[in-house]
Amino acid sequence: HLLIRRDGAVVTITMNRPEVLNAFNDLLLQELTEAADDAAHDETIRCVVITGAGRAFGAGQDLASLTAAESSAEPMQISEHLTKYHRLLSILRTMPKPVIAAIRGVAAGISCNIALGCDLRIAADNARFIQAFARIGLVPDGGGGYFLPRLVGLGRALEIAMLADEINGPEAERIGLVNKCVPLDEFETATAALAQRLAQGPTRTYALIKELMYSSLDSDLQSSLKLEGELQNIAFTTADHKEGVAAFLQKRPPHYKGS
Ligand code: LHQ
Repeated sequence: HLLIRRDGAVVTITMNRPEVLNAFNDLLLQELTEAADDAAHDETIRCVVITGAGRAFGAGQDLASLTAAESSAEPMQISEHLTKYHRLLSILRTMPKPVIAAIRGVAAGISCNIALGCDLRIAADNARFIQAFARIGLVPDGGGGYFLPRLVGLGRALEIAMLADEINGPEAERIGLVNKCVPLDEFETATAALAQRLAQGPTRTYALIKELMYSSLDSDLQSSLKLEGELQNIAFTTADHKEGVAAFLQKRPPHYKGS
């Protein structure tokens, strides 16, 4: 259920069940997790894009397969099922390179929250973000309870989670749910440009930046300043740092190798 495309140092992973708006069944989730894990370990990949085929990013958990599991002889524990999504989220978070979610059309339920678990989000202006959970009597899962208040603030997070109203692309950009919203006809070009730009950046430093920023969400100032020093010690010894300084002094653009 996946399409995987390489363009230089960028890999684009496309969820491909367009007939159900890329809703997650077990196979799609498993394939996406494996593809993300492979991308994390492949040093020739310096930026990862996750997107959806057809008119949607994703419609969340496949509700048909969920109903089938509920009515089977051994009803499933949802928390057990969720740990599979948690593994994916943890791979995205620890991946030592930038991960972009590129959202066109619907991003509902846990698909929306997988997008929130990526480092950056670019949306088409036809994007529809729906925290669909409360509509069917569920709480936001897939990291929604963690990422939503951190991205848009507690007040808005509660409103979005309880009312479960659709948020369109421009509004999502305005409230900080996505980094950028672009017209639909520019979506693919803009996504590719952003991904290529990041893929040509100082990749090891980007990994350290992820570490610094994500850690800060759960730490105090003193801890963050301490970590900053430790990470800067590492960044300071990278070839890309030396190249960046040399390029500045020579008044030329830098050529980063990611090391
Ligand atoms: C779908 C789905 C879908 C199956 C559209 N499943 N077929 C819960 C429990 C366990 C663990 C993991 O996490 C979760 C959390 C969740 O993710 S719960 C939230 C699940 N998602 C939803 O509640 C959204 C359900 N879908 C919708 O409300 C609508 O489809 C939206 C608003 C997303 C899109 O509406 P439309 O643009 O009008 O499209 P549509 O409804 O016509 O959908 C197109 C097709 O896709 C349709 O099939 P059909 O055979 O009629 O063409 C839908 O049945 C199918 N589809 N979402 N989640």
